[in-house]
Amino acid sequence: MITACKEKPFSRNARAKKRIVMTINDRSEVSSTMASATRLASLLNLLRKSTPLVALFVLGIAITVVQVGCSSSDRSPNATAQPTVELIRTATINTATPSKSSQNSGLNQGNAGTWMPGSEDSTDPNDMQRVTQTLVAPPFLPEHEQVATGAPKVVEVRLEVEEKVMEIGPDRAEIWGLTFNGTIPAPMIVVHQNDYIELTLVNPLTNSLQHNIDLHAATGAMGGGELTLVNPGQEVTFRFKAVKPGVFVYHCAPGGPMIPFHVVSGMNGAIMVLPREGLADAQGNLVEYDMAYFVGEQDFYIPQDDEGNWMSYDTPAAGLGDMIDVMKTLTPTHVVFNGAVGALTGENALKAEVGEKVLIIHAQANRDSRPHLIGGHADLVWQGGSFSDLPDTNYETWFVPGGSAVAALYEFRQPGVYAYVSHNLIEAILLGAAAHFVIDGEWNDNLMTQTNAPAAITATSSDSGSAGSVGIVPVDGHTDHAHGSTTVDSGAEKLEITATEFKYEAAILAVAANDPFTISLHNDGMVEHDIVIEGFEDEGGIHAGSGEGGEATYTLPEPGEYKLYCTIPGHRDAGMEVTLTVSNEKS
Ligand SMILES: [Cu+2]
Repeated sequence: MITACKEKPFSRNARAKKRIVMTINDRSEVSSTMASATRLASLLNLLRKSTPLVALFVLGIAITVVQVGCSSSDRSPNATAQPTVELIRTATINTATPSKSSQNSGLNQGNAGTWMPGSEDSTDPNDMQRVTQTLVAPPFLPEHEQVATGAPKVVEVRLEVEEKVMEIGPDRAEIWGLTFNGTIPAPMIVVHQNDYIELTLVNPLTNSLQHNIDLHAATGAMGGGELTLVNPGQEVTFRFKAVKPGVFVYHCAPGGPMIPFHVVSGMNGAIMVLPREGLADAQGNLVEYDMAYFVGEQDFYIPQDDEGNWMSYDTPAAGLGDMIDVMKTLTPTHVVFNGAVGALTGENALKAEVGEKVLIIHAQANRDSRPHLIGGHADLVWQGGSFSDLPDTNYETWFVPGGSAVAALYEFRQPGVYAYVSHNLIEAILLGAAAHFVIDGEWNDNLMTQTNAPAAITATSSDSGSAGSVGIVPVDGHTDHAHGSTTVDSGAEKLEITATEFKYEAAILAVAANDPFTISLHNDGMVEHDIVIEGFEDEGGIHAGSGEGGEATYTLPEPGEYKLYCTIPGHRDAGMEVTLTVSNEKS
């Protein structure tokens, strides 16, 4: 039995600022020695591939790291770490000065839900209850408890690598998705602090590439990457302890340029390590969520041919060179949520009800992001994804540093369709980084209401007569004016028009004079659009928010060509205009 170092009162959390002295037993010392030896073996392996100078440098660092388990003042005289001696024999570098990290050795167990350096204990996972976690496709999370019951467990999870062609955006933009379990992002794993994760990584023979997994929640060089490298036809199991509570990215990292290539081909996911006593709000009290969603943001770099068409390839490796050229521009062709443009909009929108607390875990394995809920906020944000710290409150936009996941919680107060975007709006609107929350419930006028509907700045009657021969009857709530000169003809010809940024899509638009026709507008875009008939704007148009639609019925008495356009400033100039041909009346 030896006395470990005194813990320097270093804490990421005001709740946990206390000095703790603990001891480690002989078995821990042995296992720590073995771990050091394993690290050394890994480093030596690395050195074989390095030049002598680099090797000497790396080895010097290795010695420093291994030697400074405890600062000498804190250590009992007979507790010299043995691997250090071994190391010194293999190099001539003097490493007598202990580094600062020596102060982080030793053991402590802070308040549950906190982490402090060296808080590892020596519990034997072989004595623990084992459970299997069935992973599910994002945006959903596997079944889990928010507050842990019982002692820490060994949680078995299985990730199977699947290489497959996936459509990621309009105009047949596709990629050889490199995936864990077939989805981009990969599934969320959920455990509690001090649980062990026993992860089996399977690389079926049907794949073409080597893969592994680096989990930011794991402790140990390469985050598991070195222990999990598998060729097609192999599987591997490794175990790590979830020491720190928070949300963390995991990703494939098979070495060299393959690391960013695999990550931007979709091979990343997240793990949530909940404090055993659940999440705490800004006052440190338990806060529980009603729903939780995993939004995995992905930047893609899809090569294009000379005509601007998206390239496709027979194998992942065939596109590697082209993609790396695009990657090196640092300009993604797509920035999307959950694997494809529109993967979390329309029918796939995230759902909740007014009054529900929604936990949003937003991960970005490669690039910074700035989530924003249009019309809502983050009541709580765990900066950097750490649950060791109390959350910040009431953010308009929060930050996700590349290579991390961040959790935010919001209680929805109003119903409606909310866009959840990366507030680099170019990425949100033009590249795809947008999702929808569809919230059910009752609107609260006290929080927001329109006190005066849009109207002309100069007060004039819209019944001035010039357009009196055009009739419009609104069919749903998206049209504003109602002039009753034409009745709805249920047999009216229907003109289907789809709006996106910044164009309308429709078949050839043609009707006969004096025949009622219905324009049906559907907005597939990320921002609101409308449509009116030029010259007859006062008669009203059809307005549709993102993901919505509307209809109105018109009659035009005069043959000719009419322009239909979007009145939202700038949209017509950007291309939102189509022509409607009105022919002579049917005989
Ligand atoms: Cu991989």
